[in-house]
Amino acid sequence: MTQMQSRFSTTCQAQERIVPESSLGELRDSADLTGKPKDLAGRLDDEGYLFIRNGIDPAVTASARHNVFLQLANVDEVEDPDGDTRATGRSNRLKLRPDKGAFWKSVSEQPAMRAVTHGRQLTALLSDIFGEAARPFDFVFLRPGINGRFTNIHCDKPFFSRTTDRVLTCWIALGPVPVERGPLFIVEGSHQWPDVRQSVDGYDVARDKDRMNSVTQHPADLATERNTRLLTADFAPGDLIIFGMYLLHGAFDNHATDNRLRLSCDVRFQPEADPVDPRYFGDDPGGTTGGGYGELNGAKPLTADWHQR
Ligand SMILES: O=C(O)CCC(=O)C(=O)O
Repeated sequence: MTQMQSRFSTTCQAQERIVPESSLGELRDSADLTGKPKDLAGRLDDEGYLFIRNGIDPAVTASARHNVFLQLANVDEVEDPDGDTRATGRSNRLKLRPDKGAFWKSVSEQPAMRAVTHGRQLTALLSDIFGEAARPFDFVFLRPGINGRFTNIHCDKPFFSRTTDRVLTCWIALGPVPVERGPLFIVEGSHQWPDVRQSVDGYDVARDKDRMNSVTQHPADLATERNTRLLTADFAPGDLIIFGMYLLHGAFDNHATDNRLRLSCDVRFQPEADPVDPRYFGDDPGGTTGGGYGELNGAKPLTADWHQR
């Protein structure tokens, strides 16, 4: 019997289990649709996502990556910030920068990051998709990922739809994120599942604290039970994926054994004409629960006990 050939550079792993090839698929590249607003919007509607290779100029993401890793090198968390950056396993962050929210805001909102998240290229793309002028949320989620890091399956509706339903998430690879380093995956077709819609409509994570947003089932088991696939890619710097509030998604484990880091950020967009949620806009946004940048996982030192903090 011949072994099924993997589409990816190596295995995808979720919560320490290898995900079988039969549960996996490749994200479809929609780069050929850029500049065609109707086609972009149509594909997003049909498939629930738009994967765009090279959606942002890699020189712009390279500058962001350089500046983020330089700041992490200054607190002794990474080495070789310009090259094949690796986690050191150490951290001086809390000693040198005790206000962890202020530190993480300064890293996340620095000009090189804003050139990615708030640059003309991305805003123009999102405006094309909405069919009207779009604006990015000021509060952004920058995610360096060390070995062992993953994200449970969930959808974004309970976080970002308080003032408008017209919100899209954009997840961007700032450096190489091969499957070994735990990229984003999406659950194919889940944007059309009525039970997901019912379970999150009217649910606000910050107000309804007794409810659970993430799916506790293992991603591979969910894919088998629902007869679907987890779609992902070996992301290159500047590749991005855009999706709506009902699409289930998560991130595979970073199971790189060489301490190489994943670096990505995610930012939301909405039409300029729609009312904004003040939690995510302005000079000092409070974020989902009011804790500002300090409430984000990125604000925690990048050491091995990261997930317990
Ligand atoms: O990058 C991750 O690990 C999760 C990202 C995510 O959940 C999102 O972009 O909505």
